[in-house]
Amino acid sequence: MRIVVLAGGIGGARFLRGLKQAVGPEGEITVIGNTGDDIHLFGLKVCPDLDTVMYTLGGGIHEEQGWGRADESFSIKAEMKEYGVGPEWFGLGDRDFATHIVRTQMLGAGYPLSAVTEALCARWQPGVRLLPMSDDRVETHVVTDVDGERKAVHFQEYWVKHHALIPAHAIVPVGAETAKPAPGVLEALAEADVILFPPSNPVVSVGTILAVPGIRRAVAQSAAPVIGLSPIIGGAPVRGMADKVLEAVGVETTAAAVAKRYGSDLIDGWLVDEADEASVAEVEAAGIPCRAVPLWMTDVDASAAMARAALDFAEAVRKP
Ligand code: FO1
Repeated sequence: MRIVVLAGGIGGARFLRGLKQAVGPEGEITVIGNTGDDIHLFGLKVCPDLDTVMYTLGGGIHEEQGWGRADESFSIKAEMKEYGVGPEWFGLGDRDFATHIVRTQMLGAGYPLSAVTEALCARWQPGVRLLPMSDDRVETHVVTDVDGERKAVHFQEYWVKHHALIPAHAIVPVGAETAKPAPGVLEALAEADVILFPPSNPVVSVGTILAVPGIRRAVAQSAAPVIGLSPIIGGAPVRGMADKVLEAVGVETTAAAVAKRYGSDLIDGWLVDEADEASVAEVEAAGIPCRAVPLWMTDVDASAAMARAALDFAEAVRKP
């Protein structure tokens, strides 16, 4: 079974671990990864969401954080501080630096990000095909107020330095309008048996992937059923600060509002947590079949159960 997943960082990666367990070796999983979170630091290109998927599925992730490497040290970071070279607020570890050095070296040699990602995955063997959404540079910026003036800051600065506590008036995936889907992305969507939107951030993760021209249409036109899993449970984001960016785009922080944000032209089914059972009717009234199942990814088995629920739902809504 060919499954395509549009994934962001931590929530997406944890879901993928369950999906792999649920489908077993006969599942062919292609992940279209968000690159809008990418940031250039110290002359290096850092791809947080691609690395979170690669490390999580490859066994190198710092489990509690959901990003960066396990057993990390920060000697380089400390030396950079001694030189007075910032930013200090983004915690890059020594092991993680190797990934960014190899990536930047290959990019400098002319390899596209998709080829670089494939090369990095040769080491990690994540057990899925990981494609960046685009080989072109796209970086999400947040329009906010700093010292009384409106300006755009890089998403990571908003997210990590300011903990999303500064106002977000708009979320802008800079470069998306001229970006092209990476090689293999449109083909994977066209050939998919099922397309899944995991509980990733609907604005800055899945939303950014859909902002690359051609991808949203490819999903909407695919013969494959598209099933989404709500990242919001009981009116609050499962993790992260999705509610802050939802506000910025005028979407209420509810499971139903996110489903409607995607729209019935894009998704064929929406899974909400049992705590949001009451919203099933509202989602269905918007023309989107909806089911309430446990959506807390407490461990791999729970994530696998969610994945199975999504795949079962896909069969139930599959158009003959
Ligand atoms: N998130 C933090 O909250 N603090 C950090 O210092 C931090 C460093 C970091 C380094 C590499 C990397 O790949 C991710 C990192 N993240 C950090 C997480 C990152 O902001 C998020 O993973 C995504 O961008 C949002 O999904």
